[in-house]
Amino acid sequence: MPTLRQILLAAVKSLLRGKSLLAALLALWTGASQLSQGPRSASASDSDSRPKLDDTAPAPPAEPRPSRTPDDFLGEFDELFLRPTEGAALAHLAQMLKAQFQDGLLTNPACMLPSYNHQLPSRSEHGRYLALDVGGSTLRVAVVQLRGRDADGSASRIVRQDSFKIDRAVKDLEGLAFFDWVAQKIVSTVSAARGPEHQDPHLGSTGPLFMGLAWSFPIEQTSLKGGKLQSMGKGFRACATLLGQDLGDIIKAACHARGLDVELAAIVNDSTAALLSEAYLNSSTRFSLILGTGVNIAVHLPVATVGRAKFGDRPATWFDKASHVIVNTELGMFGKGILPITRWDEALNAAHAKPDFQPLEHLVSGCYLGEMCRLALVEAVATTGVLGGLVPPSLKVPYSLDTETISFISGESPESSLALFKARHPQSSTPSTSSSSPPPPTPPEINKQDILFIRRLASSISQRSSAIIAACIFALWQFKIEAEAASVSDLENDAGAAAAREELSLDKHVVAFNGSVIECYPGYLQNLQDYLDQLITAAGGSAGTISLVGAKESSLLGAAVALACLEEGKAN
Ligand SMILES: *[C@@H]1O[C@H](CO)[C@@H](O)[C@H](O)[C@H]1NC(C)=O
Ligand SMILES: *[C@@H]1O[C@H](CO)[C@@H](O)[C@H](O)[C@H]1NC(C)=O
Ligand SMILES: CC(=O)N[C@H]1CO[C@H](CO)[C@@H](O)[C@@H]1O
Repeated sequence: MPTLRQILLAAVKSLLRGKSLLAALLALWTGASQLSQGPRSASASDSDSRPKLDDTAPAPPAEPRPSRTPDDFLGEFDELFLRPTEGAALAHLAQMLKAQFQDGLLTNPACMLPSYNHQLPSRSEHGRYLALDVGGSTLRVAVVQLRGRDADGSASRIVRQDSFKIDRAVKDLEGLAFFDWVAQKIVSTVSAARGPEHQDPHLGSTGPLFMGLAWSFPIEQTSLKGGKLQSMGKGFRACATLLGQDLGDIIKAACHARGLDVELAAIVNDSTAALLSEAYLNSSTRFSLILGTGVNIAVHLPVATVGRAKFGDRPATWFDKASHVIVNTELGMFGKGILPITRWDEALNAAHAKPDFQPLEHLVSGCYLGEMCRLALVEAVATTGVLGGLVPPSLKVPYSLDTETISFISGESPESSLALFKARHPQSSTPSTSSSSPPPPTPPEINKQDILFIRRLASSISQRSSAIIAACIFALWQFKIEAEAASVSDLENDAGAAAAREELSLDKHVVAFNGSVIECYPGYLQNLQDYLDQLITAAGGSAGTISLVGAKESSLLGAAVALACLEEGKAN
């Protein structure tokens, strides 16, 4: 996976369009400050009260002329950020999301994508499996051992794992050259796992070695084990000459050329992988949540909830076996028209290359939390005089305030936060060395009060994110329970009704989670759990509980579990 910084840089690059950026900034800035100062404020048109955007000229220290106090600003900020996600309002948001999810399931071809995985593990699967995880910055190859639910100690174990950095040179490999590189790494891991250290000389010695793959790129899946390659993006050139070809065939051929008989047997998305990997450990797992730079949820639902056209061309045998299916929600795309949007969200969208593509993602994911904080902070500098009334030069650039930075400020002491913030966003750039120009005026110092101000912004921003995610999970959970209840009375499908009855007997549901925001942002996980508990209590509370459980090594284990389910299915 690429780092947050890489993603942000890419986002900034896509925004940078010469003059239009400056124009967009100006428009944003004036829009925001006028709104904040209200129609009656005469100073809204006073250009001196706004920081200069043209920082080619040495900026004179702005005379701070605050029109409101920092506390007043924070009061309004909390009102706009938190009030619409409190109590009954949050329950209402969940109801509206549920309606959008239902529509998406029936008709929208871009989200609510049914995977080929219709089976949750029985947890008795066991054996050694080869798993591959191809991400934006790392290739991982592993031999995973599944030991079954009754095993002493942990039920799953990574016997051997090798990680290979995907650097610029690898990304530049075109077509088969890239897959030859991948094959070379698979061969080396497999030979090491056969060797004396692991005592597994028979690995793959009888017939082909089956492999599970976690693939974090677009693919048009045509079966559990195959899919047509689509543009990988993220700076990769591998697909340039291979578009539309079958990924399984390509990997198989590349490994054969290196003398290894491999068969790709299962391809999974990261969200599906997280659900499957945790379902092997905990039989109550029905959801997964990935919340890092982006956001996604996978959910286990009755097949009947998904519009038939969305399954594409699948053999009748798939439908014969499937009562349920794991659905990749592509959660970020939902929320249009129903989310509690503030003027800072509007500013973020207005400057975004695809403002309507992922409305929900803009309010919740790591790609955007820092930017939202920056937009509010820049406004507050002008209207309240925080940061000495001067925007640090680096913060004038969109996406320059990392979510990682505000996460640090939320969790660490004000002293170390102050040091970090000053290092990343100094008030003055390096002083001019030209002796002819007058020495630049001393910029105002950033102080602890400023850091506490940013911390308050950051806290409301992350809290709103957790409330919205809770509404999403709760809505899907309610939707699932209602859908299961409806299938129980489906008299035409005995097997489906039996499976639904079993689903309804679950009184605990587990959400497997992974991702930097949910794992690292101080207080996030607890806030999310609190909001979920509140929503369940408000709804009557009788239908059970939802627990969040971390999914470790979810990609590799999930790929292995998908493979294991398949073998189990064949044996039966
Ligand atoms: C699954 O997780 C839930 C919530 O953490 C827990 O209560 C339950 O005991 C777990 N079940 C198993 C089989 O580990
Ligand atoms: C999420 O996945 C990564 C990579 O597989 C892993 O390092 C991390 O520990 C996982 N998170 C949790 C909470 O288990
Ligand atoms: C089945 C499924 O959800 N496939 C999706 C996995 O994710 C990629 C994007 O990363 C989509 O293109 C696939 O359709």
